[in-house]
Amino acid sequence: MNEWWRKAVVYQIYPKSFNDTTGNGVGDLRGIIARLDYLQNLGVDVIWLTPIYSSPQRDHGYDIRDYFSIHEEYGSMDDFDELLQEAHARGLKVIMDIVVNHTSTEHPWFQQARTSRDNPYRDFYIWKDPVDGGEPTNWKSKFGGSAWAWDEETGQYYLHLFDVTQADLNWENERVRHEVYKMMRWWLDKGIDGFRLDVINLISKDQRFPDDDGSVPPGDGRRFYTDGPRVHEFFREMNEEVFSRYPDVMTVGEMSSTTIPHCIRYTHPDSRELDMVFNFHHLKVDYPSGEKWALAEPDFGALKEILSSWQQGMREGGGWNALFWCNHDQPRVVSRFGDDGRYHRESAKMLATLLHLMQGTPYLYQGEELGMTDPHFSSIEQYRDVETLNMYQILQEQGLSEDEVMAIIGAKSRDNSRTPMQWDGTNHAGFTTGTPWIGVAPNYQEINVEQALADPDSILYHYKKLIQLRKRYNIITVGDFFMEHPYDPNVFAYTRNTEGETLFVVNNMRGHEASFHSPYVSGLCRKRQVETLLCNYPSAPRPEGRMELRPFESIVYRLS
Ligand code: TEU
Repeated sequence: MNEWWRKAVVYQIYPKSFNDTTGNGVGDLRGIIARLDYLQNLGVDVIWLTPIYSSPQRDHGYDIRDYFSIHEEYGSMDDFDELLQEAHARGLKVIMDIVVNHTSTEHPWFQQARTSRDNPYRDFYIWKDPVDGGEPTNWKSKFGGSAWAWDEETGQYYLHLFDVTQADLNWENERVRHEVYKMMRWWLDKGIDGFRLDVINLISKDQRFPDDDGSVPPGDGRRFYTDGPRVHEFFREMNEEVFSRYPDVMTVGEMSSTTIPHCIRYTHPDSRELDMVFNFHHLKVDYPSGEKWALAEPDFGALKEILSSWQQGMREGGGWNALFWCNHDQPRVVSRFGDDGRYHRESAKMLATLLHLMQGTPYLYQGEELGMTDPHFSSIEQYRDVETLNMYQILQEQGLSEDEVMAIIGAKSRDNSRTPMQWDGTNHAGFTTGTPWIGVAPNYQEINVEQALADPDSILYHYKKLIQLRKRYNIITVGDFFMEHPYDPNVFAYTRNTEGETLFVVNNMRGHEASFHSPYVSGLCRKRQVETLLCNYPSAPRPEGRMELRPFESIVYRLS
């Protein structure tokens, strides 16, 4: 298999919010075609499209009704074919987001399954009789409430780990698996370059379906379906039936609540499962005692420890990381871990450098290259995300005030990253000539592509330089990783090393000055040539001896 993706940079597009060419307020495929030159100029190698299949849009495409057709608001299959052709003509690969842990309850399979207990499609899904007159287990949906929905017509519950309209597929059923593999091959035969596999480590459920006794936090049942009993068997079968037949394919699995050992096994070349994985542990350092829907300052000590342990663990085990701060489910990283205000630009560049100089394949989420921020919506009417709207009800039922609920939603909602791409300073940021399906962030006149392209010191050009560094210096792809001063509360510094070459990456994660001294680097400086490859301030201090770092200062040195 060709491992081109180890050196690639991926750009994630949320089509609904990327670029609207029809004026209906929703982004579309022709809008992406119109912006391919922009993406090619940025220097990325791969475009990841979040789901564009026919869908009721209850979960904005992650509830698929037909895997073989394009959602009508996004355009036609001809538009997709043109997008693929135009991307390839520019040297851009295209990977599709595939959701096969569940389908929409409007999918024909489910529509058939729910008609009767002996319908041939019944066991495409997971149906259980009531237990003691209620839900079969005490498992919780990740969008709030029970993970089971009652079906009056057939007198059973069906499992939905996400929204009630997203019914979990029964992967124990070989017919399900082979329908999925057939569909994947259909898309690969069209010429796509790979898949992002949605919550793919949830597909194998413990067939005993036990209650969660709460002995292992969070006690919501996830331990009975996360990295489940047959998950590696299913991935190997998927690889054998699909991926192995397309030598240049790239696969990235979204892994919910997973572990380093599992991810080594998922991505080690000898496993013949996937190429790389997303894990989310570093994006839970502002979840007080693991609870997403509560407020807390980010624990930067934990962030350092998690990122370095995944760097070292995956390298030692022969696995491969997907590197990311943002996606369509996460708040904007500059609002979350950086600064929306005075040090907006410096902090956005620091976060970019910190991530892109690590080992793994970096993912850039649309607008991240501009330093797009959370929109700070003031009213629940401005939100569109099903998880957010569910939690608005649940948090109020827990007795929180409207202000407390809105403060939590303002920080945690997935809609924070789903506001329209900010192309220019005209109405609706140039995203649409109509009314956008969701509000534009109020700072679009200061933060947009047109402004960034005109400013040589913009965040966009910093990302472009990071991408160029990855292409130029192989050490970024193959070098080892060592954290410097793991317990320093302010500075995240590390080295990447190969024989005779070292990169020293030093990042002040705070909005205040911080001093730092690395005896290891100081020693190297005495015998190596020192050059500054990148800095987010006009000039960088020398790396030997004690360094006085400015707020959010971030520097990459090469010692060779
Ligand atoms: O996300 C799964 C996931 O990890 C997050 O949605 C998380 O579980 C949720 O925010 C609760 O904290 C994938 C997709 O990225 C997401 O957009 C879909 O909504 C979800 O799966 C279901 O398909």
